Amino acid sequence: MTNPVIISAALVGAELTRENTPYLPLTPDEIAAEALACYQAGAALVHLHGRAKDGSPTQDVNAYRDIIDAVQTRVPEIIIQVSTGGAVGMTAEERLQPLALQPEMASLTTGTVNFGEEVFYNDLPMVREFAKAMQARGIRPELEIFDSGMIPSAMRLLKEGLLSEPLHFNLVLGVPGGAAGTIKNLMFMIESLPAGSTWTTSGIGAAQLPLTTAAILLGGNLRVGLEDNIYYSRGVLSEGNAPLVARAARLANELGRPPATPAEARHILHLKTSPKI
Ligand code: KMH
Ligand code: ZN
Repeated sequence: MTNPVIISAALVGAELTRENTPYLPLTPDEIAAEALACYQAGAALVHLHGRAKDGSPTQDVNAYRDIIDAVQTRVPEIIIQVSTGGAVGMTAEERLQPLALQPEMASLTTGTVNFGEEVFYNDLPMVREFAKAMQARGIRPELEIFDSGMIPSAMRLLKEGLLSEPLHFNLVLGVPGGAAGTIKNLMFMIESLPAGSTWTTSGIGAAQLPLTTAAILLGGNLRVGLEDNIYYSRGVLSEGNAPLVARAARLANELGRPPATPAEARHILHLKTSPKI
């Protein structure tokens, strides 16, 4: 019996600029072209951030609509996950906007974390508000865990009835200020999750390749993409998102866990929604 691995592609993020990498997609058309290339390489899900016409990060609903429309026109079957993290410093109101578009999934960070020189702010009342908004709209949250204390916070929301089981986590390791990108930390977090949860992992920077490889071996799922890591190998920029997805798919195939199709990923993630075909 195969146990497919869901490959998520974090295509654009909020913090990167073309100065960081010339391969960063910014317009709806560029983001959609990357989504198609990633789908063809083995991705089942795209994690999206909004970008304004000048390339700056935005949670504006119209910017997201243009991006999602462009992605769904090219890849109707792919799972769309919007960010409610946005960029550091955005208000809760700003960050919540893309939920109005009824995406299948949205990210939900369950605590505050230092983020490089800045603070990614998520106090508990704010996290509750986000969880409630997702629950009211039937949008499946992916719980973004930047440090181990965010797991008990997610459990607290579950107890309060703001989340429902089975939970789905993204263990994001290697953000400067969050948990370090080590396999030991990954193991510790996996062991801390409630039974029956699904999980994926995002290794930041140089942690991407070891952690995503570990995820394949440990029976989880993985996220790659420029949002988390712009390099293909030490000092060599990845020429877009697809090479990172293609490498993860090759590794997954070699290790006996073929990449999940979007339909398989919907099943694994307990999504009740269907593709926009
Ligand atoms: N840009 C980071 C501050 C998410 O998408 O939910 C937050 C982030 C997490 O990227
Ligand atoms: Zn993100």
